[in-house]
Amino acid sequence: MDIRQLRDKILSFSLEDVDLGSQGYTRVLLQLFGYTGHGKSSFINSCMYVLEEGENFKEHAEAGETDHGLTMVRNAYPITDMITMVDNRGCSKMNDFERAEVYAQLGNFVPIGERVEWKDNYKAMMEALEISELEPNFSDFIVPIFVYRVRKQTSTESMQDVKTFMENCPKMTGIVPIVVLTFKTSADYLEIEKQFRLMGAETVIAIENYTKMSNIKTLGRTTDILMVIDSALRNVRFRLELPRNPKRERIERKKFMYNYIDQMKSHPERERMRVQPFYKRRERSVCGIY
Ligand SMILES: Nc1nc2c(ncn2[C@@H]2O[C@H](COP(=O)(O)OP(=O)(O)OP(=O)(O)O)[C@@H](O)[C@H]2O)c(=O)[nH]1
Ligand SMILES: [Mg+2]
Repeated sequence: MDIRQLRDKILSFSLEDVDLGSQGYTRVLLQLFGYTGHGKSSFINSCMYVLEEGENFKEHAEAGETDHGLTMVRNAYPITDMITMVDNRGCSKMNDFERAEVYAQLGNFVPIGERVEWKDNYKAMMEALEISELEPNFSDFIVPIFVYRVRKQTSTESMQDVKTFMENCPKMTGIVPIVVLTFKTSADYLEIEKQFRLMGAETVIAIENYTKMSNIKTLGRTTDILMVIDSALRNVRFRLELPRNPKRERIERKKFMYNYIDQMKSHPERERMRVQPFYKRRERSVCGIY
């Protein structure tokens, strides 16, 4: 498929075109996660740029290097009528509450357009979950995308946290996160790709983001970025081949959150958390560290 066909396929994607129809979903939400400064906002700009004709690069999502993270508000960027990208707040180091907040964003329990504050107590966490019932969203089909830069790793970033996130995402969304390795030409991305594959990543795509400083469209860069969106849509089509119930799936995501927070309370000093899928809980403990 040439690049024009690939772009047209993405632009014309409709949830109604799947065999069983949209089943109550109205849009695909490509949810970006990753540590601060790894290129999430730049990836949104890159996606919008490659879907447009011409070479008029615009910075829709503000991007830049900061110490504590630039993106604080969970903003949404529609890239087609059916597909919206969400720039979730990045983490620098993760404590239990930050981890829980990441899952709250993933589960769509944090309103779009709202500043994401890392909560520091269980009560606030539970209250935020309850408030999400005011406008419950169950019609977004969530696809997790993990953005990771190959160039440097800081001491606060933990591959164990990344691995746990990779494992928990399919329990919440049915999809293994698509891994986007940014700064492709700055280091040995094949080595990092291997690490992610060993963690169970199914799709790993290394890219060089288009930025304010570097935005001459090339075939390779553009193709890599389009491939990420295409992979996400292939996951959506695959999941929608089976009957789905969006409301029930939201309830399952919420149960995951309750379970996660409950485990945090029961094991405040434990290092890592592994939450079992809901259907396995009767036979096994909910927390892998028992
Ligand atoms: N060379 C190069 N620079 C990149 C790439 N991706 C991002 N950058 C630069 O890296 C810096 C951080 O990128 P952002 O997109 O702001 O990162 P972020 O993940 O959104 O960061 P937070 O909002 O702080 O969580 C910016 O100066 C970008 O221009 C890339 O693939 N290659
Ligand atoms: Mg950002």
